[in-house]
Amino acid sequence: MSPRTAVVTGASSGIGAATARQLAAAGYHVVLTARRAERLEALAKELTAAGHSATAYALDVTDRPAVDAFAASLDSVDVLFANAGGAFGADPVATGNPDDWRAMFEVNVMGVLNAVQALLPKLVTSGDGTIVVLSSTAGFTAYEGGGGYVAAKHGTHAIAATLRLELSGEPVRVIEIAPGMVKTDEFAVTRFRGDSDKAAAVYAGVAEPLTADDVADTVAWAVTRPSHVNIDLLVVRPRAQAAQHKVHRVVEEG
Ligand code: 8X3
Repeated sequence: MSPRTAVVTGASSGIGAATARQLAAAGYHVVLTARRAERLEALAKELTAAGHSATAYALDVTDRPAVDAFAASLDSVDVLFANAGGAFGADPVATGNPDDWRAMFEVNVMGVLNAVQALLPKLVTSGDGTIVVLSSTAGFTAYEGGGGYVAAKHGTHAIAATLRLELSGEPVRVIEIAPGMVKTDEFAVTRFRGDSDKAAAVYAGVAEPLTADDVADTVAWAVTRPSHVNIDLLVVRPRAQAAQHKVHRVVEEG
């Protein structure tokens, strides 16, 4: 029997790459997609060398014709991990740059929509499909400076919640994973436009923010439950973050 196929968007780094590794280890043929082809190729090589099955496909999820062409290139799809997303800027609503808001809406909302719409026929045909949407606690709780990211992730959540209702009766589960504070190589650095001091301040004094692997664990766990078990929504935060604003930080003396 050929392995089941899992498509991962945003697989070039962070949660996407970590999840691709875990799904490959769980026996899936993993199709790695993101804009940065070199990183994808390197990850595909790493997974293949480890005896797993993986291919790389350079893709910008905001480019609908490209997403359609990608979908047409696949024989079958069993799992879609709609993970590509990000935050650009941390400005208040009053002064946020509309271009940043548009870019966040494009990747976090339209990017998820494009991947879902293009791959859904194949997920249905599989007879046992799974869609995992990576939202965020920002999809449920507003915070100062969250601006366009909070708005966009509320949209990401709305896609997952609506789709689950609309697919009732179809053989496709819709799972939403909503992480809180996760320390990855790029998320905060991207949000603060390369300002590594500001990015580091997000995690200052937090003993153990979540890692990409922690979130990948939850995705792989949810995907590998029996088909009739649907993990609707899973919120995952570090122990140090009891709520969006309640983060335990250990301040160094001196
Ligand atoms: C990232 C979590 O708290 O930065 O999705 O919005 S937060």
